[in-house]
This record gives sequence, C-alpha cells and structure tokens, in this order.
Amino acid sequence: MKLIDFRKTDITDGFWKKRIDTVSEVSVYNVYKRFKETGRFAALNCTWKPGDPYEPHIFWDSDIAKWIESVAFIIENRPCPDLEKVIDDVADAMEKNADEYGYFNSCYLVHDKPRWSDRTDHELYCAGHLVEAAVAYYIATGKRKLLDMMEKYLDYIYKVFLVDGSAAFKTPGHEEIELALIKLYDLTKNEKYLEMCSFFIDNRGTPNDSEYTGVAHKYSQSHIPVREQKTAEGHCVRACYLYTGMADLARITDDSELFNACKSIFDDIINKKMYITGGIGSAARGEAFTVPYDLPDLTAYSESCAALSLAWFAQRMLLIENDSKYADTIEKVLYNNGLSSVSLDGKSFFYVNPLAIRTHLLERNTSQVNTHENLPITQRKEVFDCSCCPPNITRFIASVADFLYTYDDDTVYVHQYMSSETKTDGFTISQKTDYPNSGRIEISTNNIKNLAVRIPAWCESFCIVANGESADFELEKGYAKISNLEENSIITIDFDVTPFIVYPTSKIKDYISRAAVQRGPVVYCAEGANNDFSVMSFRIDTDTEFSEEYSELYGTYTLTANGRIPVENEQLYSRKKEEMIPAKIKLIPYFAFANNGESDMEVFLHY
Ligand code: FUB
Ligand code: ZN
Repeated sequence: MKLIDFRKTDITDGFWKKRIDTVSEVSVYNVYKRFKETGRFAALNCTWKPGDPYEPHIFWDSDIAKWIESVAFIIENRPCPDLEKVIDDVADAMEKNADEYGYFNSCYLVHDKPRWSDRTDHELYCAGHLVEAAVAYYIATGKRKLLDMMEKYLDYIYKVFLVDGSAAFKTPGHEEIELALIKLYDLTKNEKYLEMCSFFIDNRGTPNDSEYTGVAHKYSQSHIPVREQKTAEGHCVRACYLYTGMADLARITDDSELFNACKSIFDDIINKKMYITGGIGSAARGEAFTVPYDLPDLTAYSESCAALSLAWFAQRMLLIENDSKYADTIEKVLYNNGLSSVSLDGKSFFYVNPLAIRTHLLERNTSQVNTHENLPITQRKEVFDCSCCPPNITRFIASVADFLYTYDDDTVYVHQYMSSETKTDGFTISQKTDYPNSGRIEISTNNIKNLAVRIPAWCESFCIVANGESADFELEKGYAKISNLEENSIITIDFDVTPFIVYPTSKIKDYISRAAVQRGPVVYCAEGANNDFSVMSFRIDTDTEFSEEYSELYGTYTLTANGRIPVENEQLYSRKKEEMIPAKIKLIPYFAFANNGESDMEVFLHY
C-alpha cells in the first residue's frame, strides 16, 4: 500500500485542528526557548570547553533535529520565517563545524573522545535524526544545505561501517538511523541507503555485532538476530524504532521473513505488553518492556516517545497488511498516551505517563533518600535534562494526518477519522466529522472506486450509508469495504460512541476487579481534583448509565458515573465489611489528566 503523505491533507477543523494549532503556535516556540536556554542550540557552535556551563550531551543534536523536523512539518502549511531562520543558522553552524568527511556530532566534536568507539553513545542515533530533519526541511523549503551535509556524512558512515569496518561496533546502541535511511531512500531512491539500512538491521544481534550479544543485551534488541526475534524486548523506544525500520525494509525489499518477525513482535506488544492508553514500557529500569501482562499503573513507565514509536511501527505495518489492529493501535496512541504527553496549553510535557497517581505515596519518595520509589512525576515540565519527548510530540502532532489513509490501485483505506481535505494521485477525499465527540463521519470521494473504512475495535454498533442508501459492504480484517462507488460519492458512517466499561484480563494482576471507562477511542480517568472522595476507594457500578457534559477545555466530553464509596471508619481491620454509600464520580479524558494541579488519578476503577 502507499501512504497518503500528511502534506497532501489539510486538517480543516475539529479535535485535531485545535491540537495542530496549539503545537504550531505554542509548543514549537516553547520547546525552542527551552532548548535555547539550556544550551542546546549554542552547542552546535562547538565552542564549549571544560569549565563552561551547559556541557553538550550525547543526544542534544537529536533534540534539535526533532525540533527542526517539527518546524519543517508546520511550515508546509503555515510560514514561520522566524523559525526557518533559526534552522538556516543551525545548518550554517553544522556546515562550519563538520569535519572534512562531513562528520558532525556537537558532543563528540568538543570532547576528546575517539569517535565510533562507544556503541551506547548515540552517534548513529543523532545522525539518523539529523537525516530525518534534513529530508523534511528539504521537502518543505527546497533548501539543500542540511540534506547535502547529511548525504556527505552518510558517505562517511558507509565507509567506516560497511567498507572499512573500522568502528568499534557494527550496529548502533540506540536504533533510529535505520528508519531515517529509508526516509532518505524514499526521497532519493539511492540504493546505497537501503544497503546501509539492511546492514544495520541484519548485523544486529549476530556474532558480528561485537561484544554486544547475549541475554543481557535484550536492552538494545541485540540478544539474537532480528529475524529470529518474536517478542518485543528491551528499551521500548529503541525497540520500536528498530521494528519501524524493519517493517520499512521488509516492505521495500518484499522480505517476508523480516515481515513475519515484525508481525509476531507487534502481536506480542498489543496482546501482552500494551497499556490501555497505547503506552508501552512497564519498567523505569531500562525504560523497557518486561514480561507479558506486567502492566502496573502507578509505576508505569510509558514514555511518551515509546507510545509514538509504537504508532509509527503500526503505521509501517499498515503499508504491508490491511488489518485494522494496526490502525486501532495508532488510534489508541493518538487519543490517549500520545495526547497525555502534552499539556492542554501546549507548553509542557510528560516523559513518563502513569495510569495512576496516589499523592500520599509521594512522601515515600522523599522520606528516605536511599529508597527512591521511582514514582513518576505528577506534573508536566517544559524541558527535561533528557528532553527527547517534547520535540518528538511536536513532530508527531504536526504530521498527524500521515495516519489517515493508505491506498493502492484498487482501494483507498480510511484508518483514522479527522475533519480534513485530501488531494492526491488523481483522486480526492474529504471528511466532515466531530469525531471522537460524535461517531458520525461524512466522507466525500471523487474518482475513488472502492473505499475501505475502519470499524474501530471498540465499536459494537455502526451503520454506513453510501449515496443515500444503506451501503453494501464486505467486512475484511476490521474494514468495511464498499465497492464500485460512483465518481462523486458521499459515504456517511455512524459509530455508536456511547461510553462503556472495559474489563482487563485477570492475567494483569494489578487490575483484578478493576475496570476502565472509554467513550469511543478516548480512555477516561478519575482525578481527585474533580471528586471530593478518594478516587481509589470508589467502586463503579458496572451497569452505570453515564451522563455526558461537553468541556470546551478538553475539546470533548466529561462523564459522570454511578458507584459507591466506603463510609469513613477508624478500624484498620475488621470482621465487618465496610459500609458503602452511593456516590457519583466525575471522569475526564485520560489525555487531560494533571492539567489541574497535583491530584490523585486512577484509570482503572474498582468495581
Ligand atoms: O536515548 C535517547 C532517548 O532518551 C531514548 O529514546 C529515551 O528513552 C531516553 O532515554
Ligand atoms: Zn522521550
């Protein structure tokens, strides 16, 4: 399948337009300011010396690169000459400081450390992000400086790794360059980039991969060759960046062995290791996947970058196989962990996205210095020492329309629902919808023969009308396929978005006798700030009716549900069951938690 690039789509209004506006008007400027204040832009001048403040860090270049990419995506639709000037200055600084081979890494250039000596030091990771930035900036502006520099740099990497084999390692400790090489290949069609991508993918976890093989290196997916990997292991962002590159390579080279590895890894994630919010990563230690069904809410790691990387992995799988599980996963990320990563005002970010906050436990963190509980922070921040997430979120939201459609000669697949207008390759398609607030989507098509629309996994009842009549469709792997459309057609879909209860499997021990609430794709949570009782001790009536109230602030509904709370009592243990009295709980979308001060929060409520 082919992707309809986000550049061909205009998100016209509704839920996502507001998010894109906030990212374009607030977030991207705020991230710039914070990166400037913290020395990240100045580092590119490579003038830092020991004793100076703001010592360049091994992946600051990648922070800047993701920010550049975000701006490049934004200026496709709205000019930002001020930000473009910043990028041009970055390109000048890089050009000035790159060495004769095109090598550029602001951290390595100012430190006296031999290059390509330490696999964990992110040189290839930074190069990969800079390649992505260069491609995006070139596409947006036609300016070649960054792109030419990165092509020269890649020639050097090719020589060091593929020709001379002179680096101390074969594959990067943090994957990223693999998928970046594919983006550059897509732009240039230069086979050399495919060869490099295969090299980094196929050497991983083999005896060639220097001393980094063995069980201990599940962390960087180096325990066995990637084609033999069947389960998602190790550091989640590394993992999903690798899987994204693997799926890209499998598609382009028609490599079914590689694709099958991706398939079983993907299934392992969504069936055993994914949070209801689309988050991944159950352990702070190693920022990693752990064992199946280990999905603690309070100590969830669920790094923002990890959820985004899962969405990108799923998107690449959709280009190979039309199965709605991929787009369902993307939708989970979009409306939950993806959006919770950024505050409603667009200024601050979560790195870790927990599914519960119990404020009284925070004391445990501070009472004894040496027994840190690793509880996630409870409020978003504008910048982190390790600030990989903020510019990742801005580029993700700025290019969100990338998730809408794929197509081939026969059929256009609609994966996500957003008010939008798209013009591409001889056909047009537009959507009018207030999704996810309403389940109604009106799709207008021109010159599309067959249309396949995703029926979300959460949806139990829907109807489809094509050109005024109840549509004939075939259900195939989660898509309703409507064939032989008229040249100009209007398809109206109605999904039932009545709120519902979600029961987790009891294999997830943390959630036994607990359930979550969802409305359409949006997962809800209860916050202490909106309820005058402990949200953890609330028991929800599983047959509750929900009442809904639209919130301008959230851009969607808040819900109220019925249940019970215990009557206050002094006994720590008793032979008598606690007395319960009726109570109503207010629920807000999970993505909006922690926008109202520090507060308890629960996604899974007891029943
Ligand atoms: O190492 C670069 C980035 O920093 C990773 O992707 C994140 O998990 C964070 O550790
Ligand atoms: Zn991150």
